[in-house]
Amino acid sequence: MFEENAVCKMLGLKYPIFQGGMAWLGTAELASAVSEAGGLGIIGAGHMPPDVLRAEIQKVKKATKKPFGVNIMLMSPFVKEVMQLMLDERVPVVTTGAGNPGEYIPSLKEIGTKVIPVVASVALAKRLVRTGVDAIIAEGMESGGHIGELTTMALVPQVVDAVDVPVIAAGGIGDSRGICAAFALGAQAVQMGTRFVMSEECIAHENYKNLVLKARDRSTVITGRTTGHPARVLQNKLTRIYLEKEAAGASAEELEKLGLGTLRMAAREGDVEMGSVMIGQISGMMNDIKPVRVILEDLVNGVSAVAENARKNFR
Ligand code: TUI
Repeated sequence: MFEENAVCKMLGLKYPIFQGGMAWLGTAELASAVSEAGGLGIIGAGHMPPDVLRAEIQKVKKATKKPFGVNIMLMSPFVKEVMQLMLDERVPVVTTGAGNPGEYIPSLKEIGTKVIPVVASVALAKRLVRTGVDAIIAEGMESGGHIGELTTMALVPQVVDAVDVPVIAAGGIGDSRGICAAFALGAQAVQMGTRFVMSEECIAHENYKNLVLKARDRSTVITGRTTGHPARVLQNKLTRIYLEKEAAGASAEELEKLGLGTLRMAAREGDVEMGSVMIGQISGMMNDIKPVRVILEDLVNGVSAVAENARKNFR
């Protein structure tokens, strides 16, 4: 299966499944497990200083010979140094998020790195394709963390129609049904974050994973709509305080301060009361924690039955 898939061929993957490059959660352990099992593992650089990121990259290179990626958060204070590190380490795939990576694309392309930005709009997708990116990740607002305004269902087909490079769908995809739905919209691969947070290899604190196990369909909320940096997180004490202040007209500066360092608090220290538990809307269907290899096998093994089931409605 997937021998003719354009994204698998371009990147040398067994499965057209990316693991989202999540800050504090997309570590070398998770990324190398996903790549070794046939998907694309992605280190989440977040706000990592370059020396820490270099060590993570070297860990992945030691653990697997398969292709892997690094996600660069464009709001990071280290973005320039981190981009130079991509060149020094000849990272095979670079994905970007939370901004426009335009100025960095030519030098990455020059050394053969595949550049695949995450976008939340057709306009940015079109602009970036003109600068020579290899594919586009179209991410809907069902995703955890920093999000745009459109849903995956509305965004993906519009991006597919607007660009001539492969599109990877992200946001709200957690099982074989989501993969088939993404393919039906014209995507040629998927990216998943939440599903891989709920893996044995993800180092998220057990409090974080346990809270996701308890999540229901409406357990996430969006903070930061007024700051220009909206983010989807599980509702907790922090979000209740944050949203109350936001509704009362608190300044962007005060709100940003309230959120500072809170992802690390939740993901690593296990403070899921006053930390940011970033997770997607599909957290309501996460009922188990499995090894990465089993997650990928279950996803892939399920697609034929889902496609067949969908076809029944046409007969
Ligand atoms: O980047 C993400 N998800 C993230 S980043 C993150 S860490 C963070 N830290 C501080 C503030 C906010 C977040 C946690 N989760 N996903 C990819 C993504 N990119 N979603 C939306 C976008 C995006 C938004 C606007 C990409 C481009 C963009 O346009 C900028 C422009 O210049 O047009």
